Amino acid sequence: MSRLLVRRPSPRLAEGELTHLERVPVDPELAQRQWEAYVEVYRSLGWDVIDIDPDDAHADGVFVEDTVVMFGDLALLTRPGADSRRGEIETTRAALEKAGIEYAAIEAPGTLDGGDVLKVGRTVYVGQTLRTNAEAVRQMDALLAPRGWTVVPVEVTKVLHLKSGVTALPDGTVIGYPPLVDDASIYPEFLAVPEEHGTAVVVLDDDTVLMSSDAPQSAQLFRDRGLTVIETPISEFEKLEGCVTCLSVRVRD
Ligand code: CIR
Repeated sequence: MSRLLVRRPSPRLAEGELTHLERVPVDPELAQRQWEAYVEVYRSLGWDVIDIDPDDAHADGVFVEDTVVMFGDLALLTRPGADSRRGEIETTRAALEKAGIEYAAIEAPGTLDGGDVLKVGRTVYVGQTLRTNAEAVRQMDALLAPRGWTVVPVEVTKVLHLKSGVTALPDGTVIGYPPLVDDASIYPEFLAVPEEHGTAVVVLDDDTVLMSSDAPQSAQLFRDRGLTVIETPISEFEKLEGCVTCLSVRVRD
């Protein structure tokens, strides 16, 4: 059974880091309800949900994708680029150990946020951002090239993370909202979406994606391509530069 790693939102969520957006009020109760609904989507599809221990001191702890990335059976524990987030990995590490998931770890001076890692087939695009540096790319290449992955650094200047600007459909087509993409020509197949919040999808299976409910035209575009699209509201997390991918880590069978 596929497993889903999540962490419930901190009561301090509204104090999370902001880089490109202005701070606007966040409703903690709505955030909790949206998070529960997000998790319920996976649970209803048969995913086994693993709760990483709450870590309320870390305002951004709900964005667990930034702390660990899966490469097949191997997890890569990150070293988050923001000082305020570095401590989140300790509870993620404990969850990996408890779940019996093998892991490697990014070492200093490398810094990596999982939101900068986009896997398309065996290609691993790694955003070079304020959070993720060239040393992390070097460590990833050393770890992953022998395992058959090709690591490709990508310049990112317009958004927080690579995956704030682009993700991929089940067939490997990279999707993005052009004003947020530095250079779409590096992707073999690229599809422009018409809305900012339409850039992020989670692939649930070969025919199904999960995305924000705040991008109806993009959802229709994906349906027109034959996909089943599940939409879920994540407005409170979007206010903090989060998206649908970053609220979980998928450990696939
Ligand atoms: C941060 O700035 O780190 C958080 N406020 C948002 C992190 C979103 N993570 C992601 O897109 N992978």
